[in-house]
This record gives sequence, structure tokens and C-alpha cells, in this order.
Amino acid sequence: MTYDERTTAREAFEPTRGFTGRARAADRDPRLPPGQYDARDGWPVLSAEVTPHLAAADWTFRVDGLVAAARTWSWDEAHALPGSEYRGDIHCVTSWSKFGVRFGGVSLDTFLAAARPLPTATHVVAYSHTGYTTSLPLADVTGGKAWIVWEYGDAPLPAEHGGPARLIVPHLYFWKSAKWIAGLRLLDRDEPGFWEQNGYHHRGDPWAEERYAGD
Ligand SMILES: Nc1nc2c(c(=O)[nH]1)N[C@H]1C(S)=C(S)[C@@H](COP(=O)(O)O)O[C@H]1N2
Ligand SMILES: [Mo]
Repeated sequence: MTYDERTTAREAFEPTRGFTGRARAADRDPRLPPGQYDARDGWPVLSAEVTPHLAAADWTFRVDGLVAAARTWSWDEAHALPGSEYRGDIHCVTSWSKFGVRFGGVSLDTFLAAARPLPTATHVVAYSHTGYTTSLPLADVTGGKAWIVWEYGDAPLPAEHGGPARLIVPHLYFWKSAKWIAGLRLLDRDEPGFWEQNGYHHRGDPWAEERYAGD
């Protein structure tokens, strides 16, 4: 995997602290977590790697590790599962938020129900076809909180935003939402992923401003 230094520098640079103090409380949209701004029509692309152009026919999604039945879904097999959508807000640690977006795909619960997590599983590492990784507590990707998605609005998810398919975990900062998702490995420990190893918080709750390690 090749890291784009400029993108990485931009991620590290964003002046997120101290911003809220300047906005009057009455001006703030209640959907906006502390230190965030409304990106409105914009949707920044933030990638540590060069955008891969992965054909849908070559995309697969695997669930393994501490599960009773590890398995891999093809594009067609994933599309045959019951559909599910997310309508709501997303929040990036570099301080932009977007309100009322729609993503369509399948709930992660559906994939996990087929793979059957073992009682010892406490965390997951999500990994991309490019090698990007991010770690999450299992409880943050179960119970209707995470999706594998291939639609944005009513259109196919653009490649630069993770198409053909990405993970979304919208209640956490967006670095947890691995683009070009390849799989989920269930573990009995927290195994930090790419940004978690590079100073970001392990959980990343935007409402608690869990941006960096130690927040
Ligand atoms: N594979 C991969 N997924 C990734 C990233 C990445 O660099 N590579 N960046 C993360 C970060 S830091 C953010 S903020 C969001 C950005 O998604 P977007 O480019 O669609 O806005 O993707 C996340 N998923
Ligand atoms: Mo990010």
C-alpha cells in the first residue's frame, strides 16, 4: 500500500481544537458534534492510498477469525442478502460533518449472523482490498450500527469514496469506515489499525471528541 504524504499531512494538520468556542451556541446545529463544521454540498476525499479501481466482479467480502463459520461473499452473493440503508449524518475527524446522507447496502448484522461470532470475540479489524486497516469493538459494529454499502444517494458509490463497496460505522469518526472493504476479522483483543497506530483514538466517538490517543 502506498501512502500519499500530502493526504496524511492534511489529516494531521486540521485545526479541530478551539473552533467551537468562536461559534455562538444559538448558531450551532444540534446535529453538529463539538469541533465540527457542516461540509454542506462538499464531500472531501480522504485516502491514505491511491484509489484502486476494483471491478464489482472482483470484489469479495470475508468474515473470519473468532467465528463459527468463516465465509466469503461475492458481489452477487452480497447483493442477494436483504437490503438495508443508513440515512443520517457522518463525521470526519478532520472536522467536517455531512447531514442527512443516504447509503444503501446490507447491515453488517446480516453478515455476522451467517458467520456466528464466538463468545470470546470482543473486537474486529476491518481491512480493505488496498491494505488499510481499522479496529473497532465488536459492540460498535453490531445492533444496527454498521453497514457494507455500495450506494450513495441512489447512485453507485464512487470509487474515490470506497466503491464498489465500503464499510460505514456512522456513529464513530469516519476513519473507521474502511473504503474498498475486503473483510472483517474477529479477535479477542484490540489490535490497532492504520490510524489507531498513528495517534488517533482507539474508539473515536465524535460526541465525546475522541480524536486522538489520550482524548
Ligand atoms: N481504505 C481506506 N479507507 C478509509 C481511509 C483510507 O485512507 N483508506 N480513510 C478513512 C478516513 S480517515 C476517512 S475520514 C474516510 C473518508 O471517506 P471519504 O474519502 O469517502 O470522505 O474514509 C476512511 N476510510
Ligand atoms: Mo479522516
